[in-house]
Amino acid sequence: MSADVVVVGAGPAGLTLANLLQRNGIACVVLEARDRSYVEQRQRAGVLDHYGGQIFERAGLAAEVLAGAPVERFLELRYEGKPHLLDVPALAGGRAGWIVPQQMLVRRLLGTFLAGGGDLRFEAREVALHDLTSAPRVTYTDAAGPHEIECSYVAGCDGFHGVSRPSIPEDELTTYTFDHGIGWYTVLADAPPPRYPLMGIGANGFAAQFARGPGASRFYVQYRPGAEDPRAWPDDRTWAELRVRLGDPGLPGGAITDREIVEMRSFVAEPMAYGKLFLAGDAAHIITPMGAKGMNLAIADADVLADALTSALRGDDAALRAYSDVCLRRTWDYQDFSRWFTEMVHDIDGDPFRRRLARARFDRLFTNQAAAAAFADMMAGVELVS
Ligand code: RFL
Repeated sequence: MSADVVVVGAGPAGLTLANLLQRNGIACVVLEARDRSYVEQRQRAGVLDHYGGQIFERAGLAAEVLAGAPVERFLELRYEGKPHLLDVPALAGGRAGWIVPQQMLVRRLLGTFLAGGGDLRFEAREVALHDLTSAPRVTYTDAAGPHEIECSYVAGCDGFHGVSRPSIPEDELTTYTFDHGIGWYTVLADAPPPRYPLMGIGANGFAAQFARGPGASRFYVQYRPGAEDPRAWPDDRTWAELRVRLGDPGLPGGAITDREIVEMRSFVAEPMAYGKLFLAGDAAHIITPMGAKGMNLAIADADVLADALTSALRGDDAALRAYSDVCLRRTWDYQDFSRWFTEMVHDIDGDPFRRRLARARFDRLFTNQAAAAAFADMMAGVELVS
């Protein structure tokens, strides 16, 4: 069989791309390694930034994607227990993000694509990409046996551990990896959510609390990777750390239903293209969760790629040739923002000089209008100006 575009991966990048291509009348097939319920239940990001929301609005998908989603308002930063509120949308000139849990976004995009007659194949195993510099083919296997799809272009939207990036010869890619030396212990707990997204900063280390529904919160506690595994902490220790770091001695405990660790790493592969293969989202770059940009970058890549593929299939491939450069600009901008934010809120190795620098950053946010506006601008998401 054949298709204009084969999209590998049904995460935020692949599903955004598939929906935008569908709206443009481009025939695509989406291949997803996992089953539908796994994809629809995978919990990760929680915020769609203003720019990401605009992408869906422009595409006429806002009703499907954003229905009922609350807009973001204040961010509470507690420095050694003392609360400071940032009205991020007001500082960004009214550009608010939306609280859209990733699994909800994925569920909605998936439903919309299928309702529009989209071709999405779950449990596609052994996906392999062939002849990427000439006439691409994608092969895979499912319960019915092996399959082959001929196509004009392949979109590699299969995340950091997917098959697309490794299909590019190593000497064609430059990769950048950065280990921030910070670990997060994250727990999901039956505990009342905070009034606003909450981050605790101080000499005891970073902690955060975000709402996950009416009776649940996700908590984050900074730890030192290699030195210990906080998943072994008794729950009392976890709650004690959270109470101190969030400056909330009365923080009620609750049943902990999930425990994970996340090591803060950044990665970028350049270019985001090879022959007729184009990488989007985590397949090309990963970013620390500070600033909440991973999912939003995936959506922004998909938006640029959808327009570029549509133009190329209609005979003009200028935007496709520029695709990688355009997306890398935003990627590095966000990497810088995320690193800046990470350094402001974490106590890194107890180093007194870094602690004072972090304090200076924090104070500037609350005393300098231009600095606060620049922060909010990045939180809202940036339109690239050439
Ligand atoms: P995804 O979401 O990883 O989706 C890739 C899809 O490809 C499938 N796949 C394959 N399919 C076919 N063949 C193969 N060989 C395949 N290999 C993989 C996978 O099953 C999957 O369905 O990548 P995508 O679409 O690029 O989206 C990226 C985002 O998921 C990611 O950036 C964010 O989740 C990052 N992230 C956050 N981003 C934010 O914007 N805000 C946040 O608050 C935020 N919190 C987080 C996060 C990531 C986390 N993880 C990964 C540790 C919190 C966590 C804990």
